[in-house]
Amino acid sequence: TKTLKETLQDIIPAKQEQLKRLKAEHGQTVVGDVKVENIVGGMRGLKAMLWDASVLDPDEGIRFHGLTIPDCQASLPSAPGGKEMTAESMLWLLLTGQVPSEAQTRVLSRELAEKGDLPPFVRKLIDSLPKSLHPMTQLGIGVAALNHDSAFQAAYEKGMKKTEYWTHALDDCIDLVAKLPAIAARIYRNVYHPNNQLPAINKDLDLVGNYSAMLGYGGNHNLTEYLRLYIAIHGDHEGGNASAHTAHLVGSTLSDPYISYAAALYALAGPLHGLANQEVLRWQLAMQKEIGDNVTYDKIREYIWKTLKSGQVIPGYGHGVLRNPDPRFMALQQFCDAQPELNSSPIIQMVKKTSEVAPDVLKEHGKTKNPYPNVDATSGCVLYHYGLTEFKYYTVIFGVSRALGCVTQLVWARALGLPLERPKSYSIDALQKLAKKD
Ligand code: FCX
Repeated sequence: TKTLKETLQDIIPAKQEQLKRLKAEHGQTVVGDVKVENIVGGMRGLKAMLWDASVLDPDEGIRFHGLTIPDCQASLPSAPGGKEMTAESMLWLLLTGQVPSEAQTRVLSRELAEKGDLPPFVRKLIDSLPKSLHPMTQLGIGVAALNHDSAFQAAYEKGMKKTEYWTHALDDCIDLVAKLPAIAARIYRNVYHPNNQLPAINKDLDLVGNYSAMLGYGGNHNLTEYLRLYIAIHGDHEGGNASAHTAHLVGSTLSDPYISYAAALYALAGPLHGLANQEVLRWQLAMQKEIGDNVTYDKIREYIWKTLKSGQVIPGYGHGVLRNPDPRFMALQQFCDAQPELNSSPIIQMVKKTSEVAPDVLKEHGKTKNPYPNVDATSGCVLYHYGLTEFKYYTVIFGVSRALGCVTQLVWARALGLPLERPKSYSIDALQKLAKKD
């Protein structure tokens, strides 16, 4: 069985050739128009990025190298004793476009576990941060500090050839994915459970198995399985989402993978993106407090209107690209449906009921182009049910996951020799002049 690096070594030359020919033969092919509304509207709808690992269809949702979430659930290897796909099998799929064998996944799990310990100075750095500093800020600091030992940066300083970029980028990327759980769990321990001991990384466990154990939930098989599913399906959401786009942009300057991903984490930390994860729970708990125990559809509807009328968005609803319920939302809901204990949980019930009435309210409100739930609408409530109630931490789990897609692109961007990203900008006056000519 081939390792991940050997598998990539086999497939990279053909892709390089394909891109070279595409540039040479079809470089002038027109893909679409650029309208003023694209430029002033956050580039929504503009087809302007290269991204191979996943495609987001507005109606159907995400596919990872052509595979839907149910396809991935059926084909990607799970952890021993588990049923859900592992983070490393998703990483393998994203990086290579191939479904790994169970043996290949195990070898990768072991490699990640062996590289998972943090350098002492990073541990000290994280421990020195104030508990009141948002966990996402802490995560970015820890990740950025790993660039102290970047193989890519060291090789660049020595003067490596362009053809060698990707191997050093891959080494950093694997090391980054390996160390993320230890950083993320350390932040959780420091902020919320300062008296807990962090267990040593178990070399026989998968990445998320170890993450769950370090969070203190290793004994909770269901939560560990939920985290595996959560982390696999949040891994990539094509190229234009704010976190993936940030990693890609920063990486294009040849910043090493650690600082490129640290930048991406700060994009993820915004409430319109990954922070919606925490905001949903905050909002649902405030709703619960106001409504009390007798949760009816009418009362939920009223609460949603109240939020909208106060000028706030309904967290967990709407999307820049999707125009239907998010299949990631559906996969997490199915996880709940399969377990009677989860289905009867008050918070999970409330989230489900909210998702049944919110789309109609948002349609009547008439602003959002997509009135349906996105993944953030439900992802936190299962964590909350299992006792991981510190919702300010939720985006950190998203941050452990989103690395899978971002590192994939960092490796491929270097393998394909993609250039510095540098779009052209226009001023309002210049656009107005252009419009007058029309
Ligand atoms: N509640 C209320 N209003 C909403 C809304 C929501 N959930 N979603 C969109 N709108 C409003 C927008 O604020 C905008 O209003 P404006 O014209 O006054 O500026 C209008 O509807 C049109 O926006 P639309 O084109 O549909 O959406 P965008 O592509 O601009 O924005 C996001 C997409 C996701 C940012 C938006 O739907 C939103 O704010 N949702 C709530 C936050 C959230 O759940 N984010 C997570 C998204 C995702 F899954 C992730 O990144 O993790």
